[in-house]
Amino acid sequence: MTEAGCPAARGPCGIPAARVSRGSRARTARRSRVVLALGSNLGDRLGALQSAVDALAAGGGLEIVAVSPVYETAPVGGPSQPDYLNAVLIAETSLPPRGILRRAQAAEAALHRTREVRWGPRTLDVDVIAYGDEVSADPALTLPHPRAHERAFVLAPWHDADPDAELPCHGRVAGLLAALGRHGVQRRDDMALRCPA
Ligand code: A4P
Ligand code: MG
Repeated sequence: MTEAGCPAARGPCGIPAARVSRGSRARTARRSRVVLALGSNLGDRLGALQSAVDALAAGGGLEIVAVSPVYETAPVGGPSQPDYLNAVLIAETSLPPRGILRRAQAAEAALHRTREVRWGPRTLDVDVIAYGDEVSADPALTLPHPRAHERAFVLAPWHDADPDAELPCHGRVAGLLAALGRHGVQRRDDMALRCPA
């Protein structure tokens, strides 16, 4: 995987160079914290998010630490489309970043995710928001996710699941969310995701 510093436009990241340039062998030997964003706006939306949680945890190498509350959110970008359900999952993993991406994409494929139009409606989207302090400009897996810092549908559930969370290159999630506001996102306390045993 290509590794890079934070883009200059985002300002200095504050991640020590030694941590950013850690090799893949060292990375697979340790456990890393990974943050995944789940979204669905077609079909059984809550069922799709639960399928994602279950599929991500199956197969070993990934242990769920926290699953956020569920949020109903207005679509951001793309064509006119139904509202989303969004949630965030936090896990410890011994899988490398590409292994996480593969598992995320397998979870999407299991729900017949199609890609007709950018930011179009989808049965399931699983995005890798952060993998430890990794910073990468690789188009196949950009870390941290390049738009997470400007999306309340990611920051609000993430903050609920981990109030002290930090987004590499951008700082505390609490501060990002306070600056952005909660327009278009509503917590649905009548819905909840189960954490696999
Ligand atoms: N890719 C690169 N970096 C990553 C990463 N960190 N995580 C590549 C996951 N994938 C990453 O992904 C397109 C390509 O990005 C893949 O080939 C992958 O290798 P995709 O899943 O086909 O499409 P996407 O997720 O729609 O792409 P993108 O650009 O990441 O979308 P966004 O920016 O996440 O926006 N509104 C609401 N309310 N709720 C939503 O969940 N989601 C989107 C998607 C737009 N509006 C939304 C929501
Ligand atoms: Mg995606």
